[in-house]
Amino acid sequence: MEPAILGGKPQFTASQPVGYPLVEKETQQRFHRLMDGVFARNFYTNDAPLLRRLEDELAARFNVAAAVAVANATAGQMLLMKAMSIESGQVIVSANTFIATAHVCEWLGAEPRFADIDPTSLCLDPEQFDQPAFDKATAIIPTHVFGVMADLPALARLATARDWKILADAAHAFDSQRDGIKPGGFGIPEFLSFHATKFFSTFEGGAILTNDAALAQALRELRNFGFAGFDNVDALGINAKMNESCAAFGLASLPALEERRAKLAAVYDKYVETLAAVPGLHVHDLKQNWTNHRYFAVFIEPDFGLDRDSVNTALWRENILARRYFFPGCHRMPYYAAKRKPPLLPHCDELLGKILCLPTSFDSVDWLKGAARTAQALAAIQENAKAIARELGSGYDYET
Ligand code: T4K
Repeated sequence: MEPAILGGKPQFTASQPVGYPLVEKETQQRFHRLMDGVFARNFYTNDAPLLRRLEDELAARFNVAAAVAVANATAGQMLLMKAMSIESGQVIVSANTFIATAHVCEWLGAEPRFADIDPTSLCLDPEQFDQPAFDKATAIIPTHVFGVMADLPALARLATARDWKILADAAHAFDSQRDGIKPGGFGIPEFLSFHATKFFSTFEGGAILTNDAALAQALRELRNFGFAGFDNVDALGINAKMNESCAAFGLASLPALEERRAKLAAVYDKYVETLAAVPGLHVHDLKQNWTNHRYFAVFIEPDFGLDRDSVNTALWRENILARRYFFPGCHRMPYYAAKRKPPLLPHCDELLGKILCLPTSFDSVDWLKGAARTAQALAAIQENAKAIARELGSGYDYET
């Protein structure tokens, strides 16, 4: 096939974003039924019945004492750090995470200290902390990237030895497992994201998972302005509540998750099979991990014949809206780079220059066919690498 960037017909008519929402017809029907109940009750938010039900279902699913639902994961992290009194000092975060993980530290008055990743898991590497850069740290926040869980046992041991507080960003890790244990099961509080693009969505939303009942109680107060009861505010809370329409969408989605995960796992297999023959590209190996397969990443190596950004530009012309998560790394985002010279983080710096996330769900196209067509487009881009390089000249026209 001739790549669209060279004048061929685009592989897809509709745009195919990385985060195309996962919503089955039955999920929509269940949602509408649940919303009928919401309107009948006239109870829309503030610890309403569907929120309570969703929290119970999540606590059981993750085998934790409490799941505290919140407006989004960012708010969840804010509440959690406040409840854990992490509002100053230095906090270690991965440079390879969504900017929210670092921004919450900064918002609360703590300084994020960016650390490098293990090149296989793409999560914080526990073997790097004997460096002066981390001497003043008081807390650490590992992120589970693309559903692969960070080495929480090793990081928790480090945290204990160095007297660091520890919480984890499990935004991508709904239903993920490490050694059979899901987020929340390592004795560390963790927060999930239920954003529209995630494996499990409540439109916007999130939850904090914990086995600490006192912490859960504190979080419930904090998400509701700090009210401990009527006319009684004893903490500096904020409004981070999840409303009933979001809870309804979450409850409606739960019965679909096993099938959803199986479909995404099949998409992963299809990608692995069809991309195997493409030179200069390797896939992020998820075989060793139990993940929800929501994200699928490839790395563009020098022998592909084009740099990653040129490949990205060519994919966008096919209406495949690939993403460079989490390029250039939080440490190199202008906001942080202006405050402190970005540390050299060799694995992050190298891998984020090569990474591309591809869609795992598709608009108006069967997902397996979508993956196969995306892989074909990549293969055609590779076969025509020289002509595309000539077409793009020295620059590239992809903006963000
Ligand atoms: N920690 C980590 C590790 C995270 O990845 C995130 C969020 C957080 C913390 C914070 O969680 P929340 O506070 O959001 O609960 C998107 C999401 O907005 C963000 O939630 C997510 N991570 C991040 C990885 O992806 P952007 O800036 O890439 O979003 P955007 O608007 O470009 O959307 C991605 C694609 O999805 C677009 O091409 C369009 C498509 N899309 C999006 C929406 C919202 C749809 O097709 N339908 C939709 O409804 O951040």
